[in-house]
Amino acid sequence: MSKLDFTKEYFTMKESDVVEYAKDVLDFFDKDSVLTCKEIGDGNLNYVFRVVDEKNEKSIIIKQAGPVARISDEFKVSPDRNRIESEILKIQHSLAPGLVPKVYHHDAIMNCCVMEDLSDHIILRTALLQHKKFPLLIDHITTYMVNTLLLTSDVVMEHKEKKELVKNFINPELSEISEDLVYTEPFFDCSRNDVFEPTEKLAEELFWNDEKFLLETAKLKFDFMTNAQCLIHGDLHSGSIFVKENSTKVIDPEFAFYGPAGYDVGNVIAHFVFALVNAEATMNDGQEKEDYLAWLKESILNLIDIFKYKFNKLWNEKVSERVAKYEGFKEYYLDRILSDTAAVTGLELCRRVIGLAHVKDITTIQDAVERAAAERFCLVFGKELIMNRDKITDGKNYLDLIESLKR
Ligand code: SR1
Ligand code: MG
Repeated sequence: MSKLDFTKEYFTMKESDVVEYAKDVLDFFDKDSVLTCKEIGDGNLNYVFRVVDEKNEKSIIIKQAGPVARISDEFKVSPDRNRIESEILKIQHSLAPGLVPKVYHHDAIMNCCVMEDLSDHIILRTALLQHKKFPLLIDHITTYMVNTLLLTSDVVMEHKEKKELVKNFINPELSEISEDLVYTEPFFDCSRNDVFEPTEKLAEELFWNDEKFLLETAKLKFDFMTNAQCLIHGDLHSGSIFVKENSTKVIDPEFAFYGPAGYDVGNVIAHFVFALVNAEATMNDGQEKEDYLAWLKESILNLIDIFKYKFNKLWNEKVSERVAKYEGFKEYYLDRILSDTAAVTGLELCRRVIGLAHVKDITTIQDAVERAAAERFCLVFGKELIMNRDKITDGKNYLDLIESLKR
């Protein structure tokens, strides 16, 4: 059998290649290990391999970036995103200990990174669709966001050091995907959109023909492109979060760059709303449904209010920039984040319904009438959040709006 060379030229690996890679390149498994490998990725971009030593169950994850996205080869994305991801994971691991997987190795030729296996956790989206509750999730995720966002901002960091990070994590190709898929394409009749037939007319009515609304999306897009506020995850949906009873790990920060903090917070909220509309549409009426809907709503409320509480606390402890200590500046700064948060929650709700990349929370609703109602809710709620973003500043504002828009 010819031996593969992993040191000269990049190629995309098959499962058997990954076994060879783990044996040849990594110093992780025992000499007499019996390795098996399975590709387990279900994301839109990369290949995720789980390698196990059958002798002792020792395992790792090897994630390789391909030259094009899995969802469509229209997206040619540089495999260097894997470097960005590995470096960010290390930074976030130190800023939010226990909430980010450990990275053992990054390979700049094979464009892969080797990290802690989290197979005892499950993807949050899957768990929410199985109506599971996690008592510590909101505490964990708010700590992750406040630490990674505030501690990488100019408010806390030495400014030249922060600018070095901005430079290092310029991420043009993946940022362009978000600029197109989140801020642009859903809001005109773009050929790449994938709209459920009963929703088409509504998209046209609510968005494509409303110039006042379109202007707001333009302002938000330019803010996303130019506001280098802090090092954001950039794709913090429920598929980027692993959970088990008392543990939360945030993965997949390959879209990371210096952008507006509210982009991360808004993403998390939007995907709780998707779980809510799924539960509303698919669960049988009764106590279990009532309890689950109540838990999801409480989670949305706490996400915002606990985020605000922890942000204020960490600001008071860590702020180093002189002018940021001036009376009223903290409130001004946090208000902007909250306005961005509301807007991004709205944009994410709309783009996952109208755009190219969908979420299972919606697409697995089998009953077409229920699915159309769920989509309508997301679009109407999304538009309200975008248009009224400056007035939506706490958890109760979100829940009141949800109640007022209920069928
Ligand atoms: C071409 S990638 C489509 C979507 O998948 C990623 O997870 C991001 O959310 C992106 O918008
Ligand atoms: Mg991802």
